[in-house]
Amino acid sequence: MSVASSQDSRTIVARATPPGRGGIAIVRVSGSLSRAIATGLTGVELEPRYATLTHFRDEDGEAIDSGIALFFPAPHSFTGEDVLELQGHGGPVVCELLIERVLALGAHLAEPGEFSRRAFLNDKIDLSQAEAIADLIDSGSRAAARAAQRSLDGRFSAVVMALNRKVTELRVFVEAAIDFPDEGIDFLQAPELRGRLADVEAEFTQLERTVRQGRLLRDGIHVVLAGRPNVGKSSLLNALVGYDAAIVTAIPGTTRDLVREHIDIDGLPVHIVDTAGLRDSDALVEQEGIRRAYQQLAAADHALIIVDATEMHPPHAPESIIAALPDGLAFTIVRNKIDLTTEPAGSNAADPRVIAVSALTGSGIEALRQHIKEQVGYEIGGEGTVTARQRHVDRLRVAREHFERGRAQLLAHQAGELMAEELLQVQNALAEITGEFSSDDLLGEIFASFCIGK
Ligand SMILES: Nc1nc2c(ncn2[C@@H]2O[C@H](COP(=O)(O)OP(=O)(O)O)[C@@H](O)[C@H]2O)c(=O)[nH]1
Ligand SMILES: [Mg+2]
Repeated sequence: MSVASSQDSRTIVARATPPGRGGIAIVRVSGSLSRAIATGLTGVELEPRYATLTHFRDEDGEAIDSGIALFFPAPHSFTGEDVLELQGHGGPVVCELLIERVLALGAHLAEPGEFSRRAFLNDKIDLSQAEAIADLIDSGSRAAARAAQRSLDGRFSAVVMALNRKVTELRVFVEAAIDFPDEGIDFLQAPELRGRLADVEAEFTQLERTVRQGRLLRDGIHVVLAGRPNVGKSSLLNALVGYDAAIVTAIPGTTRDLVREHIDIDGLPVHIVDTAGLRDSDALVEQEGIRRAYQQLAAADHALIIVDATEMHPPHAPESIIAALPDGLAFTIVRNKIDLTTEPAGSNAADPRVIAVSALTGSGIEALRQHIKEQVGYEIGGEGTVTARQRHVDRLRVAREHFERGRAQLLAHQAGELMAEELLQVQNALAEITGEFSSDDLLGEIFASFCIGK
């Protein structure tokens, strides 16, 4: 746990509700001056955790606003400090006047994420729970919101900590064997050790799956539509999003600008980009469109290469496009316009990378949606789904690498000391996920991405 800086002793204030006009605006104050600010503002002693209808007054005793004041004495508050919540009328000017008055009573404007940061520093929540608050607020689908709520409830942290406990037990076991070298030889043969290793490995695999799902749910995937002109890329985009997002004409080279849309497939956020048709073109604008198409492909998680099913042969064959794809980019070949052929809609038993659709009639589109979901390994958010970030994926990978290295040292060279050393690294990497072990830089980075008042 990192130590609190001198900044953390300031009393902070921020508007907790979004800016603009609304029925109610909430101003939140946290820190040791909260009680005095409450008295200065309302003229009364607030009873802890009771909603008090009162006036909020300026220094001359003139009412700025009237509303509900709530006082949460430390440590039973969101931040763990004394917290004052003022629920006033939701006009920007009233709210501004109220905040100015609180500032005049000794508070400072909060920085982005400062309330959550204090909650973390005061052990009210751990780091992945703090991240879950941001994820819950930012969640783009119901499934993502539910997963974020589970993380906020500590379900994700609990799984990480359970694994960390197993690693700790394993390390204690290995260290005991180092301390008693005579028994150490037997110990390495002991079925108990092998059992523990297998156990930790299984937990790793399970957690990796959880984190992968959580990250997919939070960040979604980027899918790029690419192909020759006039094969129906823009029509397919429109069919996927369910309305006319992109212009469709029979004129090749219609799309030049990128058209971006967001859909959600059973809770999986999918960011789709329609691009200019890939061909050799002399037109400057079209060339630029094609350059951007390749730029999008370079950053994509999955490419849909559209071909015209009525033209089986070049120039509509996708080979040259596939050859130009970035290394390792997963792709699906979508055979469009099957309403003009006798081809059956949906997946192709002979080649799992091919899906036949008609953007015009919509046949095969649902199969394509399911196919995209399966391709990225998304499973419908069940009870175990939590929210996770790239940061968690990275830490988990580091932890696993240390574990594998330690196990290899142990099994190949009976090097118990090296194994214990690696296990310590595993513990540190896992502790960084929950924030038990974290640097100020990391905390700064995480909380700075929050908005003010969070
Ligand atoms: N019959 C039929 N025509 C289609 C289909 N999809 C697109 N088209 C037509 O093909 C032409 C080119 O479509 P568009 O979406 O602009 O292709 P893009 O250049 O690849 O974006 C238009 O005239 C569309 O109406 C389809 O599934 N069936
Ligand atoms: Mg187009």
